[in-house]
Amino acid sequence: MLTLLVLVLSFLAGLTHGAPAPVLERAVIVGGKEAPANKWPWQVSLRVHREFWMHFCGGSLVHPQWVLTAGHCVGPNIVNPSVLRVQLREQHLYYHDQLLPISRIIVHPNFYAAESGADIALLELQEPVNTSSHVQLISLPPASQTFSPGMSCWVTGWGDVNNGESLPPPFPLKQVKVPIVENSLCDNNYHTGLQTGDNVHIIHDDMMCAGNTHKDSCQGDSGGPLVCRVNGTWMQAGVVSWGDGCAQPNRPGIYTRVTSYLDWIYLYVPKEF
Ligand code: 4AZ
Repeated sequence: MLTLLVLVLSFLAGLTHGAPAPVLERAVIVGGKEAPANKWPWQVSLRVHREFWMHFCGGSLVHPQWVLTAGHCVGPNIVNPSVLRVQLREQHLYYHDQLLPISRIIVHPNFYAAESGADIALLELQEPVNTSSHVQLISLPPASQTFSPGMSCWVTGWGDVNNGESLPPPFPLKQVKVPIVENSLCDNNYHTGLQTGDNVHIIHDDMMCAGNTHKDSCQGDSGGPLVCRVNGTWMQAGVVSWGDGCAQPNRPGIYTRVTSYLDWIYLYVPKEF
């Protein structure tokens, strides 16, 4: 009976995934450790007002006036930009808040639910920000860039430290190095234990996978960046999107593949600045 209840509840949770309730989306990093103070200067925290300006998703600064995040953080039903704020790189959430207002929320037109793909969105800040030692932009990859197993890729965020276990105070930004899992292998992994036909793809071409049973992103990390170092330059390969739990066997974390959406991003984000 309890098992049935759990099944029903997790089914309902699955149904509400990607629903217009960003506040219910919390994910954090599993494994890994606290980020050094000078690292990941493009990481941002998205906030919504509850009793306080609460973190609900991550994001990344891709231009002085633009934040890249996940579609399911701010869509598919768009809220008024006035109800959200952006906090730039902060070592401990809430301790030195300087919240920035946003002027526009742009969710990819094909976004409907994380599991269906196009889980990507842009937020325009009301004013461009000044970059500094701890606030910097993350480079977008060239369209031809591939991210393969063996590359040095990291995911960062203030999300859960395990399934259903939120990051404890003082809420340090966390980082974990995650192994890239090639799409067809990841798709095979996700079919294990499911009756989904082998010919039905769970992992779409506009997604990528990373992580293992010790290292993963989790609830609250959503919208945050998966970055890889390519010839000495950090590039954003993915956006934290979804997964079946966190750090579970045969269930790598799933990310929106940034190279699939470069043309859409550049419709809004100026290339030269
Ligand atoms: C979530 O629910 C979520 N393990 C984010 C990332 C992952 C799973 C779930 C990846 O926001």
